Amino acid sequence: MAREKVLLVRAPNLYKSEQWKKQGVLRTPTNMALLGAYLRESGPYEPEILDLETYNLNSIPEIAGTISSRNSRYVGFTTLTPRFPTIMRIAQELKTQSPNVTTIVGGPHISGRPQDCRYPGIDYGITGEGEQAFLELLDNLRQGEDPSEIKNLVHKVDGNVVVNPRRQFMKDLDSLPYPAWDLIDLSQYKEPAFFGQEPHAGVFTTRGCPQDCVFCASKVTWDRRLRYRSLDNVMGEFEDLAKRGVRNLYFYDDQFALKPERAIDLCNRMIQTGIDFRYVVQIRADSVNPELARVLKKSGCLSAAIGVETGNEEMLQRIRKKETKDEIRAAVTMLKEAGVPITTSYIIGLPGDTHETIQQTLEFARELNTQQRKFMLLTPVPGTDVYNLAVQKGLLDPDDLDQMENTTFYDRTAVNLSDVSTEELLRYQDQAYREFDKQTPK
Ligand code: B12
Ligand code: SF4
Repeated sequence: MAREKVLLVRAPNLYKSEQWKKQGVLRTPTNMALLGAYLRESGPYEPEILDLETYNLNSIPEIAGTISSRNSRYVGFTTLTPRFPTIMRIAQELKTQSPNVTTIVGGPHISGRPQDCRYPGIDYGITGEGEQAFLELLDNLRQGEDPSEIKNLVHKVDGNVVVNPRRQFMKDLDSLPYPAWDLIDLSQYKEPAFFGQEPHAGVFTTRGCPQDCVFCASKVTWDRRLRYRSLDNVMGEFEDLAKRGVRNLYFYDDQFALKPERAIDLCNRMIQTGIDFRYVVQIRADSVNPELARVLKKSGCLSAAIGVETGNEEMLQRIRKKETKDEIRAAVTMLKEAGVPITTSYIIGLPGDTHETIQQTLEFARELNTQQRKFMLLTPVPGTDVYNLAVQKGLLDPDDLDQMENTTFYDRTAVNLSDVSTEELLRYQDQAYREFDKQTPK
């Protein structure tokens, strides 16, 4: 049987901040490579990935033309919130240029705002875990059957959006094929701050996080369920990457060490391969122990990123971080003693942030004195508590596409939930970067 082409598209980020451009970062579209691998293995499909981040196209007709020229009947877009307005415009133009194309959207934005499938260029949406629902939808469409009962599907009936219930998560993550890296050119992706010009790959060993921080979108897709791949399966993937000349890994796990013993085993297994891996992880402070810190160092960890968020103890509890400043201090000390470079990140403009609490945050950043620090403005994304609060307060209109495009934390903010003006938030962010850029951390 001839294989059916499916084009998986990552839309360009048309509104990159100066800081983002300066960094020259381009991360791998791992989710597209995963979906592509799954479709190829599970059905008569020939997936292709079109990563528009690697093209220099700015006009919507030009972008839609590039998609059209791939002659694919099915086009799937992954959606991050700030990029959704662009995706919606591309899909609409694409339908004008190629009326027979079926467009499908999935990813974090649609999982949080499935009703946004109402825009005219969008035919279907998939919420939550994408693999099985996407496959079922394509199978139905290809065979001319009615897909309306598929779980996780978002579809339209008489112009009204219908959001189907979610399905159970996949039980065995080892049953997923490794990402189809052959569908992209890995040499195009860069993370210069850590890996220079060497290629890297975004990898994941778990899905989900059981915590419930008020600003985080993990639960929107993964419903606070945490699932693990086996370490045999994970190591098989890393060794496969090494054979492709990739030894640099960017862990996309929400949290690398929620089960510290498993993380220690993984680090030890990376050491045992004899491959000179280098990698970056996100880690909760309360997961760090001296043994973990030691093996992180030994197995090539170039940065352990800790979300500190705020230097105000009460605020830490209010955002449901479920960590104390002392726990954070202890983790930073253990990592420093083991020689693991640390990136701490802070949120400026949390709900209720005042001049005093922001100054406490900057003071805590000074005290922790880590190699890298990030100061982000709060970004309320759909499905999170801070998003709902912003809507409730009338500060955010979910239908305002300009506001949606501004949902990005570098040099602007769509919504301000703090007690400080937006200009002052930006000034604090700027001041923090200036001050910390000059310092040489211990
Ligand atoms: C790598 C990454 C990035 C990369 C690239 C992401 C990309 N997809 O292109 C970069 C650095 C660009 C990035 C940027 C941002 N990111 Co980010 N990022 C991630 C990260 C760490 C991994 C993404 C990933 O591959 N996950 C693994 C796969 C398995 O999960 P997945 O992407 O959700 O895909 C599954 C389903 O969603 C679904 N699916 C996804 N796409 C599609 C498409 C179709 C057609 C179908 C059917 C299904 C489907 O199927 C997949 C498999 O089950 C996630 C956190 C995480 N652990 O997921 C955050 C995350 C996606 N990012 C997030 C945020 C907040 C941002 C920023 C908005 C931050 C900011 N304030 O600036 C920016 C957006 C910048 C911009 N202007 O676009 C949020 C999402 C919020 C949202 N609604 O957009 C997340 C979930 C982090 C979090 N926990 O809050 N990010
Ligand atoms: S611990 Fe991290 S990944 Fe988990 S909910 Fe909080 S911010 Fe999200």
